[in-house]
Amino acid sequence: MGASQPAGDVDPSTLLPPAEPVHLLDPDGTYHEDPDHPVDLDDDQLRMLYRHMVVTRKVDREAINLQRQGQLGVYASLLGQEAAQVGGAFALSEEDWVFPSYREMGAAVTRGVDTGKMLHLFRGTWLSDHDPYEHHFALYSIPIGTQALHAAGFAMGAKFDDNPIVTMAYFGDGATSEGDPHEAMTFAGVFKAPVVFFVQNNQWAISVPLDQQTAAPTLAHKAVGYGMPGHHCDGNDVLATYAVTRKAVDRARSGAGPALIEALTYRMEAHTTSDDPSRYRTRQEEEEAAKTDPIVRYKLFLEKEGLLDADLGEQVEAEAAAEATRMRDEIYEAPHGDPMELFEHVYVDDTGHFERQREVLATELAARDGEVSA
Ligand SMILES: Cc1ncc(C[n+]2csc(CCOP(=O)(O)OP(=O)(O)O)c2C)c(N)n1
Ligand SMILES: [Mg+2]
Repeated sequence: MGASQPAGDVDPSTLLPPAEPVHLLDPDGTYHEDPDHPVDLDDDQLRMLYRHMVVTRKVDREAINLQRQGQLGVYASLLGQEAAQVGGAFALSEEDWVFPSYREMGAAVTRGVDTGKMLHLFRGTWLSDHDPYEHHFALYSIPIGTQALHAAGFAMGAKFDDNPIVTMAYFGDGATSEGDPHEAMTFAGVFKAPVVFFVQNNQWAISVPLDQQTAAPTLAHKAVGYGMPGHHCDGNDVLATYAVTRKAVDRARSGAGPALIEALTYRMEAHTTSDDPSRYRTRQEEEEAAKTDPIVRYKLFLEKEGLLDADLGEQVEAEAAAEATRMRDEIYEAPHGDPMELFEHVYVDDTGHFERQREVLATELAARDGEVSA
């Protein structure tokens, strides 16, 4: 046996991402056709992308408000990432499955998942209150990158069953330096699992900037090491995100295996409502990023194409406001959890240490209740 046999039979140059990220819409809404990335959507579907982004932004803002009012313990905003999430999810069929991180309200809206039910996780009462099987949308994963393994495993199971679905794992730039996505992508590459790994590169992993996360030329280049194509697109351009994802999804469905997509975007809000980004990034950087707002650009495009007028714009805004109200009502009506439940599902047999913590919390709660009623 030769000592230097290559492991793969693929020409690496076919896996490389393009020199420039795929970009179809300019910030002023001008559309550039790209034969390699066709946008096969009719007018209603083009309007639907806008609707999903506007609803997403509205419910995202409302969720922040709910946290400020004490209705949620914490919330992770996706402000600025609407095009990445909506464009990606829109490229899937109904039967396909999404495996989200904790920031994927835009993907949830696109799949038709009940946004109010999603928020139960952030209220600390339940993992989520939605049925994952209804819209093929898995539970949020808080541990970074674990959902990449779920997506790869689920895709492999579907392949064994001859079920022609594709799974999509959303994760962040920071997650790409964790072990779980690495293992998931290695496995998916070897076994040609029908999974699309969708990285939203929002430039930050809490306070860690991208340049401290990787020395790779781009995150999309990592795909070559896994033997899968790497795609690189402007994640604030919903048409580019859609077209690139569509290509990866179609290929995966055809049996050719997984892909890695890097969508370049920006987390315009804090990491979560518990974070203060002024400690690690400048106001100037945030102002620059705001100029690439994905919704502004897409609205200009629709107006140029004659697909959106003032009436329709107002109708979409009203629909978004109604959805935010419905979500708020669901959370207002939801019970507050019993903090003591924290201890219920951790160990089969309590450790002594754990028992002491339980007593401390019980004492604190009793004191608090005493203060409230006094
Ligand atoms: C396994 C694990 N390690 C650390 C954390 C703490 N943590 C929460 S979010 C985060 C940063 C993730 O950044 P990125 O993957 O870029 O996703 P983003 O939050 O930017 O969407 C970290 C380290 C965690 N939740 N899980
Ligand atoms: Mg990030």
